[in-house]
Amino acid sequence: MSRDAVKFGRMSKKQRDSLYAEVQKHRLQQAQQLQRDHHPQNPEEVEPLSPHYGLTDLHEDLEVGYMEENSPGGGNGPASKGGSESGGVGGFYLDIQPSPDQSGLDINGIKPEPLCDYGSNQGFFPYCSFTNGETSPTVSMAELEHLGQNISKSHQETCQYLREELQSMTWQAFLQEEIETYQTKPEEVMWQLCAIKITEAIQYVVEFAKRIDGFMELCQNDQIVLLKAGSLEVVFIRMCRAFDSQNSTVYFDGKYAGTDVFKALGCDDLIRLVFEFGKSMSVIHLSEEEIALFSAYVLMSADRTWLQEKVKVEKLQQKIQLALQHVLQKNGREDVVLTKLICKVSTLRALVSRHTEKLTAFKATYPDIVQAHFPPLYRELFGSDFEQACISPLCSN
Ligand code: HC3
Repeated sequence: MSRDAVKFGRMSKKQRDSLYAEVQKHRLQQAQQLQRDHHPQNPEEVEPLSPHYGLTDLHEDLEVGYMEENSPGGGNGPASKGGSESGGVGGFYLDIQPSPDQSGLDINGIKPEPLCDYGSNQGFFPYCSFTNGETSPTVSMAELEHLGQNISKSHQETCQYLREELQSMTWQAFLQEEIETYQTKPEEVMWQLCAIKITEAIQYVVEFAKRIDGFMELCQNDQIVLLKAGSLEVVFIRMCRAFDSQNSTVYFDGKYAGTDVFKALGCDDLIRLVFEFGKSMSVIHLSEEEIALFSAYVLMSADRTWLQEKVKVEKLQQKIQLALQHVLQKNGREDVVLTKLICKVSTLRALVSRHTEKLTAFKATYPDIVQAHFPPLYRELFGSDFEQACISPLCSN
């Protein structure tokens, strides 16, 4: 049974295409609405938190509210039929449909500079894998270089901000009064702002994954499991591009912010860990190619719970490992960087697990806020564990 047939019942291709177009149009309208609300000409345009919060100035800060009826299909879409909203692994907001042919365009439809041609040198390349020391299946040099360039290109097209751009803005720190504005925001408003920013970043990571050779060939369940488990880890990896290790600040909301900007969140320990991670990654001075390959390696983690085709993911991750080792060897940095990156894998898991703990505690205090005012994709990605359980008939062991 085809993926779409399962997901959309017996719809014709024409019906499915028009629904897909409708969903994409809605997403674009939502993004434009967010943009308008971020700089509201008229504060009434944004959705205030419900009156019983009694916080009069909230509407100035609050981004658009996310009510179920805002979701495509009015809450009756596929998500509510076996999707993550009802305990399945589905991803209505997690867009894993094949993106229209980008023909090299970046996520904003801009054509970046073409990459160099693929290496044509033949030759076999036996490598030891990262973890267990067993020799991985022999992979040709051309295959490794091809995969490496595909992943670098995918990263370049979906990295959200150009590295030069980010580096040119490190001098733009928040003024004291601006810092105080963030510090005096209600906890739920600051949480929502961070959730919106993180969700934006995750959408670029989703597009990155979809462009990696082999990802779209995985079954739908495994694509969703890998993205749910790994997308925030990749955001934290990408943080090293937006981290100024001299001032220990990170790009946030248009300027560079220190940990003090996030005080209102009420999770200083997590923020400290996130910043420590950002600093530890930025001092390794990874190249864009190395960031791309390490991000892909982390995304295709074959040990994620609920994977249905583990061996297939394992083979893909091993090839990415080999491509990363090849690039590090080519850059003469394998010994220095490889060990550090291996250690980062467990640190990333710990960070995401702490994020989940903090979000769970926040949801317990403000259950309505997350449900009504956080981006649906954020809710779908960080829903509780049981929602990861695969009930999809799409994959068999
Ligand atoms: C600042 C940020 C972490 C870094 C995120 C970055 C800069 C990472 C690189 C991406 O390309 C762009 C990007 C977007 C969002 C940025 C995050 C927003 C909030 C987060 C803070 C560390 C606060 C996290 C709070 C938490 C964990 C409770 O959500």
